[in-house]
Amino acid sequence: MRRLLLAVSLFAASTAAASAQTAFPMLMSLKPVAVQVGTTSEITVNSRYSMHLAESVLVTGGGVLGEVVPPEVKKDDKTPNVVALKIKISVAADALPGVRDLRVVTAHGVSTVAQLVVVEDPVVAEQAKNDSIAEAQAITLPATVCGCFEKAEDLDFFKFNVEAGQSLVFHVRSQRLQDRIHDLQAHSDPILTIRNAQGSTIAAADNVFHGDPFLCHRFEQAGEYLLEMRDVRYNGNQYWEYAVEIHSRPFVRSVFPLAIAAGKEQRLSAIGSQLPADPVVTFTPLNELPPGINRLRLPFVERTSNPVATFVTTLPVVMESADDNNDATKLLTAQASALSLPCVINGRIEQPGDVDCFVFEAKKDDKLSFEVKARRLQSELDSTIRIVNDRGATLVENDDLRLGKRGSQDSWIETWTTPADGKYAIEIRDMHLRGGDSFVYAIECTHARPYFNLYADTDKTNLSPGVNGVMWVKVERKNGFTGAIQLHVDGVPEGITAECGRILPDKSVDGCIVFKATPEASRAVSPIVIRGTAVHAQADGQMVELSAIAVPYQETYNPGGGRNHWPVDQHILAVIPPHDIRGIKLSATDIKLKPGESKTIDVTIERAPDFKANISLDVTMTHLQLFADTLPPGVTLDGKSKTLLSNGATQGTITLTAAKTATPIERQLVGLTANISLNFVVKTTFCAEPVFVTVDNP
Ligand SMILES: [Ca+2]
Ligand SMILES: [Ca+2]
Ligand SMILES: [Ca+2]
Ligand SMILES: [Ca+2]
Repeated sequence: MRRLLLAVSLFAASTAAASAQTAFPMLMSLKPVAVQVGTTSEITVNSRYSMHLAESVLVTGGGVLGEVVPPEVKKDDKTPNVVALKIKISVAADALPGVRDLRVVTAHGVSTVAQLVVVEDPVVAEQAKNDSIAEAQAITLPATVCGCFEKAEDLDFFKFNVEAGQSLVFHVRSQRLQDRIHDLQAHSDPILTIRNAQGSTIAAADNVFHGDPFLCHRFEQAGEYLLEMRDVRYNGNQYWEYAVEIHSRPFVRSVFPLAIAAGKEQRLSAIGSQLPADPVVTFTPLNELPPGINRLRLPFVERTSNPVATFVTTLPVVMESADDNNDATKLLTAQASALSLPCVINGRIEQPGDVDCFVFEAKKDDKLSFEVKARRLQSELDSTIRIVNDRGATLVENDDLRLGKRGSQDSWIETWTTPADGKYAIEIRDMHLRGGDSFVYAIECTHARPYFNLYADTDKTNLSPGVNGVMWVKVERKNGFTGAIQLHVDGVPEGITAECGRILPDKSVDGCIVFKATPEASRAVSPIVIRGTAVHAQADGQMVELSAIAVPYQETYNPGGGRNHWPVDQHILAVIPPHDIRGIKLSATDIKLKPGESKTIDVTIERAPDFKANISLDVTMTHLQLFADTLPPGVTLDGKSKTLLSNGATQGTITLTAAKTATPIERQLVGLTANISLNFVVKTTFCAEPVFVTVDNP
């Protein structure tokens, strides 16, 4: 039955009226894409779907404020298509440089995410004509050059002067800024070339940070030089913005050691370009730093460095020793001293071919986890790890890890069960046997504990008085945790209530939260935090409390179709005026089913007077495929439901059927939704009153 429904919604997706007012803006690019600390500047936000009635700008991370510059629209145009909007961005002098999530809030809802780069140097935007060496645009350094590969075969030339012996870094951000762009699909792949005044290539870089180039070059001779920016394939796209930070300051790519303790004095060695003669700093990271990846500025003598990622841990930190540690079997047979877990190992693959081994002791049936933190902190290492015994046999190995829907080149052996009492070795090397100063790593070695991760689909909830919003929450259970999870939400603004569901102790069942705005609710906009709590019974019978904060997932459009997800910084809740759907009425919200029984909810949609486009009803998050299903196990949406409301229809039905084998369950929260397709993979979802489904004993 599910297959038939899928086919229907696919049809609906391709025929839905694009005239729907309910489309939230999908941000495509910012122009220029960078803003300088300590300044206020105007930039243009480009979008799909109108930003008409834009009200505010949200930027994550602190120190950056945005406001809308009201666009000029024709007086008689009631629905102007504002797809380029000027905004004013003010950046505090002490704002942390780096990438922020930016959204525009409009009366049609809060937008998807765009990426804004905060930089230290003046921003220079490319001129209209810079496509040849003859037309090269003169720039004064230091600067952040912002441009766009706006058309196929676009070449952008910039010319600058250097002194003899001057060194410059060129740090490009373009491809990395595009992952979270909802509707961009194809991404840029920039290449950077430095030419002398005669046009000869003297240096080039292509892929250093993902597809983005980075280059540090010392100019032996004074004079004029050229910077050429292009897509390596000569492709172009009006939304492929880039920023090139060009300066002579230190650029810290990474540090050694990577793992540090908060509140304790640390001695860190900077790794990067244009570093001070002594790149070692001694300082005490703030006590309040939360465990995990933190971006810190290193206190060099002359000035602080650019922010660099470190791994803050509360576990004992162990340093790789200078002794030979290349051969696990040798270490094990020589009875080398063993690490005791838990701990974090700090090490480095110093040269090509280097292999690092660490002996640890474990008891039979210990459950151990080894997680590498390297590439995620800008180390050059593409780690691969394995555990070996004293005969040199590989017991378990891993190259790349996956967290939710996203992967990393860092390695992770999770919940390895020790086969017998004894000593083992964890071995780490580069996947391609490369090595060097910047191949640093930390390995977090722990006893595997039960826990869970939560993912919220999507990253924004737009709701109106009379038309509720729903958020789906999915779980990843780990290390033997199988229980139910109660959902919670923090930061809900006044006038909005949240009915928080639960995730049942069954792999196939997700959870949801239904948000409702009172008729008096003001135009609230607020970041919210979705949490889950659970109780886990340990093997020894002791009960432990577990909790997790949900990662907000923004939906993205895969090249060629298909719905994908990227984590973003915040989930935003926004109360907006009602548009195409003014109300959703249900004949019943408390559904009690006996095994084998069906019940029908009559659904009445109040449409806006001129809104005739298709509306599809659902009780799951389904779009081309199933993304979330909160129905109790054994309860399904019956095929005789009338879910497609076409030609302005307002009446539908949802019939829920409990299988004969359905097990009893009390009041499971289900989001009954009315959906309007925006494009092939995205729709706007509105929710009815919370529906509770109970399965009684037969
Ligand atoms: Ca250009
Ligand atoms: Ca590239
Ligand atoms: Ca080493
Ligand atoms: Ca790897």
